[in-house]
Amino acid sequence: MKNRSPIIKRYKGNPILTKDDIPYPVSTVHNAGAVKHNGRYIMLFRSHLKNGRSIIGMAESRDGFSFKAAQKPFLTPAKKGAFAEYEEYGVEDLRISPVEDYYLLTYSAYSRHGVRIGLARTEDFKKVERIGMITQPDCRNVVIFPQKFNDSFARLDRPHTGIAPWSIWISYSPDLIHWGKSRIVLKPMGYHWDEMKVGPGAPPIKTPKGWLNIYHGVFQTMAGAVYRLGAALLDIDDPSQVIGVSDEWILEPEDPWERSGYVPNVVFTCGAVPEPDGTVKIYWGGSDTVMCTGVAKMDDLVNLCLNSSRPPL
Ligand code: M1P
Repeated sequence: MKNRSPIIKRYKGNPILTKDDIPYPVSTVHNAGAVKHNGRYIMLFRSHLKNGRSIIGMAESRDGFSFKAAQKPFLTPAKKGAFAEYEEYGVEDLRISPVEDYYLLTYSAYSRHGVRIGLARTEDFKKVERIGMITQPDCRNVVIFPQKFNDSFARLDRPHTGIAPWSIWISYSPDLIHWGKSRIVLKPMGYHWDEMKVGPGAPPIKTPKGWLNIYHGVFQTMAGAVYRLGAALLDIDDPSQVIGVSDEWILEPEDPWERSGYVPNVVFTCGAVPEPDGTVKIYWGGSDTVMCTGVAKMDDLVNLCLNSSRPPL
């Protein structure tokens, strides 16, 4: 097939997980956070139920390509307590950030009040502890950096506004609950592949040249929106500073399951796993319907950000 991404080599066995692989009834399997835990790959994926609301499931793999789903969902909307009011319409698009010796989980919590971000943590992917709601509405796509900066946690997020195109921001927190010092980091660029909106994708990956941020960008066409993936590099000590952002997308919908499905023409990432050999496995949802993966060289992504950069703002 022509026009395949030269940067990300798609796995030949895509899609790697579909609704047929899930032992409980779901309509979709997509937008999974991903991490390597004790030598095994974990995906925490989003599934639509037949009422249109979403839950989070878990799948595990030895090699990062062949996954087996757990018998039961990993996270479903809270039915009582402080979280229930804000998760009534579902939980979506979970990201996994390894921090110290545990994992922080950020997910979109939908309710009649809008979309907020819930924060939870786990050590073993068996027990999950909800910590708090860490945004007001409306905000999505929160990814927490895996290390602190001057004793503060940092996150990228994507607030919604009616005035400006939806952009990527950074905020800081001393305790993961209270966030502030917010600054804009990356905006959509007019008449460009990401001109409608952008959002952080996978939690940032540390490289010798900066933090690699694989994000999604959206272009509105007469036939609907097209979701693609792009790459930006943030300063290693001050991640509010963009060192470079690739002018070109790194992945676009090409395979049949990326071009047609629950929402057509979507590739959307919530997780990427860096490997010791300098490659990174990137996981993405195809058309909000199935999970796919591909492998890129981290140097290629970094060089693209540095050598063909467009203005971030
Ligand atoms: O349908 C495409 C995507 O739309 C939303 O993404 P964004 O955050 O850019 O608005 C989300 O519903 C996402 O899950 C979905 O893949």
